[in-house]
Amino acid sequence: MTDISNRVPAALQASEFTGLMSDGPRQGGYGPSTSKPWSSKPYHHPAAAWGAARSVAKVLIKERELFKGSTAMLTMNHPVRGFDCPGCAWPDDNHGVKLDICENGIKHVTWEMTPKRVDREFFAAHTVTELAEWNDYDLEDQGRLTEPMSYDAATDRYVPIGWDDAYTMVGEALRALDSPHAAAFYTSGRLSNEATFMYQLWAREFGTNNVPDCSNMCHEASGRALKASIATGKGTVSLDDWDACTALFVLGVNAASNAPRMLTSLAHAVKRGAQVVHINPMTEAAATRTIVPHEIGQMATFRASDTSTMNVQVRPGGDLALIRGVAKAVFEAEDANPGGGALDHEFLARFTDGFDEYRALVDAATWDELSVQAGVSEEQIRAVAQVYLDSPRSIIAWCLGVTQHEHGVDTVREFSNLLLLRGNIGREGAGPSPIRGHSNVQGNRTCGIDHNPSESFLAALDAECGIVSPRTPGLDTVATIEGMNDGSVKVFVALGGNFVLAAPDTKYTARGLRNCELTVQVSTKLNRSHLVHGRRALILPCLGRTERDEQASGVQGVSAEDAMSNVQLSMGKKKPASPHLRSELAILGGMARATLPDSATPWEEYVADYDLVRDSMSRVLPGFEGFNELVRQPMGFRIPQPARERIFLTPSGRAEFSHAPVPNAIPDDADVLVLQTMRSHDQWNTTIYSADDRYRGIKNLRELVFMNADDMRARGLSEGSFVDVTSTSRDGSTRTLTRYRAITYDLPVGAAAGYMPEMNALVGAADYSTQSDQPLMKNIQVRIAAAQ
Ligand SMILES: Nc1nc2c(c(=O)[nH]1)N[C@H]1C(S)=C(S)[C@@H](COP(=O)(O)OP(=O)(O)OC[C@H]3O[C@@H](n4cnc5c(=O)[nH]c(N)nc54)[C@H](O)[C@@H]3O)O[C@H]1N2
Ligand SMILES: Nc1nc2c(c(=O)[nH]1)N[C@H]1C(S)=C(S)[C@@H](COP(=O)(O)OP(=O)(O)OC[C@H]3O[C@@H](n4cnc5c(=O)[nH]c(N)nc54)[C@H](O)[C@@H]3O)O[C@H]1N2
Ligand SMILES: [Mo]
Repeated sequence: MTDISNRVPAALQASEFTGLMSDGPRQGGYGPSTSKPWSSKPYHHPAAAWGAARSVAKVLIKERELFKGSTAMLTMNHPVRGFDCPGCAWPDDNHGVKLDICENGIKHVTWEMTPKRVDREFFAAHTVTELAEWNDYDLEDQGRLTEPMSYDAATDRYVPIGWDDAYTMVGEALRALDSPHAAAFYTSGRLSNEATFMYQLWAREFGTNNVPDCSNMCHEASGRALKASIATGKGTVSLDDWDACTALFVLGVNAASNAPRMLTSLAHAVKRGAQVVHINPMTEAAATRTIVPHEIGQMATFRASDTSTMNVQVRPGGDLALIRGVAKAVFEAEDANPGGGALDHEFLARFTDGFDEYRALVDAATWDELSVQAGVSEEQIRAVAQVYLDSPRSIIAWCLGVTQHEHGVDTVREFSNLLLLRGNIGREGAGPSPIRGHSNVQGNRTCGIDHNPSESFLAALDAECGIVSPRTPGLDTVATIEGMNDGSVKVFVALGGNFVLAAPDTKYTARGLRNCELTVQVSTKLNRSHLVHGRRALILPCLGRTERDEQASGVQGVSAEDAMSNVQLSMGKKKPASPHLRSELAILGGMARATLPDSATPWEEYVADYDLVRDSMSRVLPGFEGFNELVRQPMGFRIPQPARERIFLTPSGRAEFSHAPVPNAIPDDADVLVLQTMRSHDQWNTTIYSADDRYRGIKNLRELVFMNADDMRARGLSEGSFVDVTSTSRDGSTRTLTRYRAITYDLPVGAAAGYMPEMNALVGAADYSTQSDQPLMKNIQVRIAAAQ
């Protein structure tokens, strides 16, 4: 077994500055420091409820924003005047819920509206080496960035730089590269559609498809699977379908924390008599009861609604086996009563391809094999199948518990297979429904953030913009990290996000960023990625989504696409955090012009009037014809999807069954546990609000690993014991986090769980899915033992 020391040069490990906190007692710990004792108690209350209200009040008071915060909430997600909640991609209710907000959305918005500021005095007072030792909570807690800053190596400080000089630095660095492919342009999924379009246009006009994004770590698997099976990278259902379905299967989502407005739909479904089946190694809060977030009456009377009719604790990575078992039971029902309705023969014959081979594959799988791999008894799989067979209209929804595995693509395709059997695609109340993460991650892909774009997109872009886009596929997130490390990527630009902490193999990613000639971060708040910087570095502060964006032609709005393909306009109202902030589009226009001085693209005009960007987009993107008018309708518009109308634009012209073998989800070595990294209730990706995880009953602790009681006993561990967690990567290297606390949790034997981003230190650079290229963030092979 090799140690990580073999991958990271000795100098970097020993003394070279990385920008990461030096390993110490809080190794890997990025949350707030707390001297309060930790505790772990099972949570027995419904999700949302008063705990949520209390938690919101705490955040608002802490940020001293109670009044302004509350007024902003009233315009959040408002159909005409509001701004789009940056919290998650769950769609807005279009049936008159005007105040469709949730605890975590409020926390997220308040986080942006803090009155605290990081100004030039702050940077003058602290060297980067000093800031690197601050924890990440403290970095972000300094407040909003106020003016552009440039790294000065002589003083080891960020110093002010004018906007034009900053643009010139970016332009010169890019033009000095031997090849445009030596630059990478990262996006975090909150960038608006308009900014996205300008960003990818800049990259492509410059000459590269290197546009890695957070989606490469998030729903890449879903996009690839759905594209192959039904020729759309997105779900086909709308919120109306959620309201009309008779069964909902929810896999690998912690809805109460990560898509809280989904609780409303779950509660309404159960109330209507629909079946709601949660499939997850952990029984999360949304799989029990909730107080419907906007039903204040429920709050007052403590009346909770059920959000589940069945919970199935699957083995990590066992979802494909489980769903195949459901398909097997469907075939058995058909055989017992041929033509009795178990299968939709007419749909299968007219619209699908590859059915016979799929049937043969399912027949060949034994119940024993499926049950062992799923970690669920045959009886329980049959119970899930009965729900599916009894349901005229079914939806399958999923998130990271499915995608961040080696077999994520095969698993999502298996969902599609199961839906096809009963014609559950392209009609009311039925279909696939991936739960997206960032508020505009889906729109980013629609508008051109794709390192492997289609020829039809590039051809339309070239025709509209008069450029010749490169045809070589670009780098995704994993390949960009590799490129920065081997020296082939020299300039790294990030529009939002916190790359070094979000990406796998924290030290390796840090080394890559440190290796760059120039790193450029367009951000709202100080974060770790500003400290783990290249030889030259820029921090360019931008307006947040809540803020008023005024350009030469007047106040501007931008649009975002939710998880169900609705595109809406978002208008910020608040006074910007600083007069020096610029909008993301303005910053992009400035950098693009400095890079491409002779460009015929009207960068300045685009920035002056976003309608002109939308006009260009309307001629490039299918379904965006008349974009400016459509987006100004009260609820915006839904992007048309052929698959929703049962038009499957695959090469065969039909929906494709897939034929993947059942993967082995069980580690060869009995001592190895499968560790998943997930979010606590009190964090937004790399932003940690507190060290609590309310629905899992945890207080004041993030450096923990949840384990089954038997696995703890077998290792001689008791509640709260200090443990060392050691992962073994595919390349044989090992990584260890020390002195984490073992906490008993109701998880399957062999499964463990802890928090991202701390545990990214355990995900090796070589550990990504060969199907999706997604890092295996839910499937880390670890050994856990009492701390040395
Ligand atoms: N408040 C808040 N909201 C957010 C975010 C946030 O950080 N905070 N992040 C946003 C983003 S970018 C995203 S992508 C989403 C993420 O939303 P989630 O996917 O809910 O995110 P995780 O916290 O990673 O939780 C993963 C879930 O999958 C389950 N799981 C793990 N392994 C398996 C498995 O093998 N099979 C099954 N069936 N389940 C499994 C876990 O137990 C857990 O419930 O949320 C978005 N919304
Ligand atoms: N181990 C592990 N790692 C994971 C995951 C996991 O489940 N496990 N999940 C992965 C997933 S699903 C995702 S999506 C990625 C997330 O990866 P990222 O999107 O890169 O990370 P975030 O933490 O969402 O980014 C937060 C930063 O965005 C900036 N920001 C906030 N608002 C704005 C804005 O309006 N404009 C701009 N320009 N910047 C803004 C702020 O500076 C803030 O610090 O992480 C991935 N990493
Ligand atoms: Mo995500």
